[in-house]
Amino acid sequence: MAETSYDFLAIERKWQARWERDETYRAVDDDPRPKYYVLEMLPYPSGDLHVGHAKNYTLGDAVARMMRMQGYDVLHPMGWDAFGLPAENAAIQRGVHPAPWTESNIANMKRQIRLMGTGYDWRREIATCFPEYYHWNQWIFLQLYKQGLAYKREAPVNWCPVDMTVLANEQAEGGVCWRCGSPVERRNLSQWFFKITAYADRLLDDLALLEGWPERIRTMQRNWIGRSEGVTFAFAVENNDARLSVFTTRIDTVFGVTYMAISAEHSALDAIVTKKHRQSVKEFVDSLKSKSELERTSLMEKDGIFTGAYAINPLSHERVPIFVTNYVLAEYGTGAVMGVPAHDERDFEFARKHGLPIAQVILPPGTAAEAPLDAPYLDEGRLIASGDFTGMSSQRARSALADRLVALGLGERTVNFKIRDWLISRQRYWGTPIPIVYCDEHGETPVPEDELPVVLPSDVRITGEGSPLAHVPEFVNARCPKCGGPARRETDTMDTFVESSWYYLRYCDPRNSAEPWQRRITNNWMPVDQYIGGAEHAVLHLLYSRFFYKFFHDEGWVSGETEPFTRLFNQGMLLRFGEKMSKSRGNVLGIDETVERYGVDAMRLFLLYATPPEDTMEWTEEGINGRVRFVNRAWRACEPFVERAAGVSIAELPSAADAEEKALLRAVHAAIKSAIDETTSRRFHFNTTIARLDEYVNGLTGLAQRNPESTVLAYAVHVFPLVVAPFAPHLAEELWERMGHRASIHMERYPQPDPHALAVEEITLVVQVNGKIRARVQAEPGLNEATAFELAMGQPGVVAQIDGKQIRKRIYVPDKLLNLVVS
Ligand code: ANZ
Repeated sequence: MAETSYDFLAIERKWQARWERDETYRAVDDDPRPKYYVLEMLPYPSGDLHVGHAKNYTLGDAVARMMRMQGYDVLHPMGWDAFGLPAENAAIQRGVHPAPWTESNIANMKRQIRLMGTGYDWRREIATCFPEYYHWNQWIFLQLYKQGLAYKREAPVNWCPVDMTVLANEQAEGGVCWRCGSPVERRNLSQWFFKITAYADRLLDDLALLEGWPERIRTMQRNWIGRSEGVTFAFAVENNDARLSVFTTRIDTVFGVTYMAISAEHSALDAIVTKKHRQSVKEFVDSLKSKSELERTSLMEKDGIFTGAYAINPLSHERVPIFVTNYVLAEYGTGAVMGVPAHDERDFEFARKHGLPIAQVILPPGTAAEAPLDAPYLDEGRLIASGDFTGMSSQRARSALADRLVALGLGERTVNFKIRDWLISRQRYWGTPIPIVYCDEHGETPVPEDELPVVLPSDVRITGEGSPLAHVPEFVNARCPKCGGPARRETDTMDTFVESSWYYLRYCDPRNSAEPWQRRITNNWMPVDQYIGGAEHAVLHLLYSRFFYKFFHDEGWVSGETEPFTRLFNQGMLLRFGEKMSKSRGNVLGIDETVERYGVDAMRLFLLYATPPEDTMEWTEEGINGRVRFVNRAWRACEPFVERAAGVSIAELPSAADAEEKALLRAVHAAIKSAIDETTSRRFHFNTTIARLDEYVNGLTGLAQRNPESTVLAYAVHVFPLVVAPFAPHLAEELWERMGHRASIHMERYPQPDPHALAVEEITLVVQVNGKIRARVQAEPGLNEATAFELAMGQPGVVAQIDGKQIRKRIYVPDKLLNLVVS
């Protein structure tokens, strides 16, 4: 008796256990097949997975399976970004230690990922919170330190008052904490930095290599790095020895300067402010002290106060007042700006407010005379009122004025970057300890490599106030590696983005205890061919990882490509009831309930089918039910025929006896072609492939009813599990086994599309002689008249009618009819 209902629960569990036992998805290090490394961004083990996560992993899994079935040695690993604040917050709120909290979350999420039938090589699993991993995080820190790329300095930093820690600039974008959304404050603290600015040029230039990345992400990185070319030159200060250097990208507007603006932290401020203005300037500067950069520049109105001092424009020799302002940044360019209200938005606003002159020096193209400006003119044009430079185009003037300043020894051409060094110290517990000690005699001293790892103590009190490690004397009290005398250990831990900047290398060689990875092995796997993850990491993880990889390259620890991720795919979000899934909205659909109710394969098919993967998709009841029906129909169409199918070779295309069989063969090969095209193009629009699979199953069902003995049917049943395997791996495996195959279907080769099967339906050409039908000819569509005539003359019934007569006329209706008029 054929089984008619598909017991997805039993079948899915059975195969998951079998795959695990057989290590079906093992990636082989030295293998003659070409390699393919597909990676989803490693998750933070927050506790529970929902179907939104499943969308991400299902796409990666379908890609990995397609590539494996196309003959690649596929590396598809999974691990845990396991350090970070939520574990510490759980400790504060619920009194559980971060370590067991994290470990039980990992265990649960791993169980859920297995439930999803995702084919990871679990032998390579990593968790960044284990000493075996963070040992190498510390080691990398020391190598950066050796090269002067890790350093400690006092600087104004972003402080999150809620998370009680400092943040990198990338983590305080928009003036708010990336984790909790609270506005960040500014504090002067001594902190550890990684010198990502040393790589600014290369990080920018190499964006050109990343053709397989979404343009949007490349643009975000370009803007974040923010290269700008300009001129740096000095203004003298009247009655004072101080000089004020400015950086400008618009030296062509130098004759339009009507004031100078300096930052509240400018080092020359004290020297130039006049006695009369000292008190008011101090009050203004004090009012800005706790304001972050973003608050000052974006949230506050442009403001400033006169210092009482004047500067002399070295080219126009004009005397202009100097203001302290909230909008000039201390840490960009020189911290001082020449104010040109006629041609800059901020300067215009500032000049209006303070009643400063607005002197136009650039005329828009095509205008003759200067008219009063009611808005700044920002574009290119022709110079006016600019001494020798009057009449020049602004573009030419930029170059000529730069030459003049250089020739006079007053300035130079400079390049500035917006990107700042990466602040990596965190005053938190659950992170990698920074391997540094402080000795009274020898000062800041790195921990020797053979003493790594500096292990995070487990006995700590986590209160959320101050750095927990600072209160653990057994941790703090150390020996100086140089003199053996007493020393104090660094109590800051590293930003968790440090661990995730190189984890993709560790997957290649995850159990190495002698070094972070062996070059021979990483050379085999790197770079990651296809990276899959959310766009929210555009200027965080994706930038940091590129920086690290370039550093590793310079050190000779990786070779070949200088970029870690050849292609990047940003998948779209999954919504439910029109909103992003989240606990607070109460619209989360968990993995366990979904898998139990609908089955994994149905869930996977729905997640891939609803929209192209980069689009936002809505979870709907009809949608998932549609895929449940698909799985059941496929089962009912195939299962009763497995034995007959096993007897039919899939190596050869059977011939179709009628239009229905022909249509089924077409559907089979259209599905194959779609899956292969979507993979090789790296578009991954498997939604179209699954639509083809619907037609495939329709064809199977129809033919099974009408002609269950059909060889074409048996062939199509035999091929079906191969075609569906990357998308519904359990269903595929079960049918395959029932056909008598012993090895896993996931090790089989994906079928090739057959052009004969795909050829468009033939047309029937009717041939008449003097209006009477004498033959019907099957032919490919698109016949021209000459070919139609040739075909007609090959028909005995036609030739017999023409015999001995003359063809007077040919009437041809393309692809339908040829009438020969004879007499
Ligand atoms: C005069 C001027 C005239 C400017 C004009 C622009 C237009 P990017 O492209 O962002 O590098 N600037 C320089 N240092 C600054 C600082 N520390 N804080 C705030 N603003 C600063 O822009 C460079 C321009 O930003 C410079 O060119 C300077 O204003 C301003 F019609 O100089 B400009």
